[in-house]
Amino acid sequence: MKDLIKNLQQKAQDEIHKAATNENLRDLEAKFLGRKGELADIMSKLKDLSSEERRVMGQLANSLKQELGDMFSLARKKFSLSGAEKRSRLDSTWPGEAQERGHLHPLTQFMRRVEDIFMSLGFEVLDGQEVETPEYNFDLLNIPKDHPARDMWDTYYLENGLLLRTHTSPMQLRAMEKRKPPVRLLIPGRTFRHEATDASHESVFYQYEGLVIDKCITVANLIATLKDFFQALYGKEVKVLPRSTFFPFTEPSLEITMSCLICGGKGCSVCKKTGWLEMLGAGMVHPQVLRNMKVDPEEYSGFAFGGGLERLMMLYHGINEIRLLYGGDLKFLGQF
Ligand code: FA5
Repeated sequence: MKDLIKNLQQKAQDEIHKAATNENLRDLEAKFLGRKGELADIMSKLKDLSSEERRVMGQLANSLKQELGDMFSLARKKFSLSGAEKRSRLDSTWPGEAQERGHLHPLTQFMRRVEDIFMSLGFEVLDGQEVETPEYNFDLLNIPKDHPARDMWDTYYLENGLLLRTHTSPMQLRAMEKRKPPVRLLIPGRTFRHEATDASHESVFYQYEGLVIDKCITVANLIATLKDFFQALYGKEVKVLPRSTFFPFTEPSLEITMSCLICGGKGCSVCKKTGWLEMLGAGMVHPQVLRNMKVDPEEYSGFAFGGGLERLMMLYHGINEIRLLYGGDLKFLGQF
């Protein structure tokens, strides 16, 4: 019996010493001091001893109980040290926990890439306002009140008569209030349209507006600039198809479509099975719009374009769903 008590003392001492957490201690306490624990087991055997032995062994078992109780409370203190005490016991050789770093939203990263390319082509990059007046969003761009061309853009009007810009084109006029030709401008920014969304349409999306005004600017300069841009962006020659279209503020007006890089032109949900994706609206700045900018159309000419940033990015990264860009899913965003 004496050996049993001694062995238990040694074993309990070793295991309490090795305990790494409060949970370990709780388990050990149940193991050694619990109702069905090892000490209780020894005590249950006391009844088989002679009365003298029972007295001596009983005392030994009781003092072990006391001793183990003290050891447990001492060990528990170790795990409830104050911050300062813990810090003073910090093991500086222990490897640190890796912290995940945040990064810019992929659209912002991509916008910067687009800006860099245009800057390398000599463009000045400007910012613009998202809340506009109907005058700048429409009238000064040759779209008077009640003109059917206003239906080209489903507009969010605000209660105070202002609106959320439907395109970045009003910034052409605002930028020219403080500038004289020659100019080469790029104005990226958010635009808003009350539209049903699908794989390639959102109701809030980014456009990048280009405006170049100088002497003798022609459609050839427009096409060459856009080809240079696409080539620099995608790192390879891409098929560009200019098609005649109508915008009230350009004459002639062009819709620039590009072969769909997602399906290689075979047809998919992004290009609506056509193999081509509409990337940009563009054209030569209408003489009346030049006059609205206080630029003489007899002396100067210019081209302008406005494209969707998300579509450029979708083709670049092979993303087949525009809504992923705004979903806030960290698994998706973390890939960029
Ligand atoms: C315009 O917004 C004209 N302001 C573009 C322009 C500028 C023409 C200067 C001439 C001169 P449009 O509505 O077609 O045009 O939009 C231009 C581009 O924005 C489209 O080619 C497309 O790439 C993108 N876009 C249009 N609607 C959406 C949408 N709902 N979601 C995502 N991208 C869109």
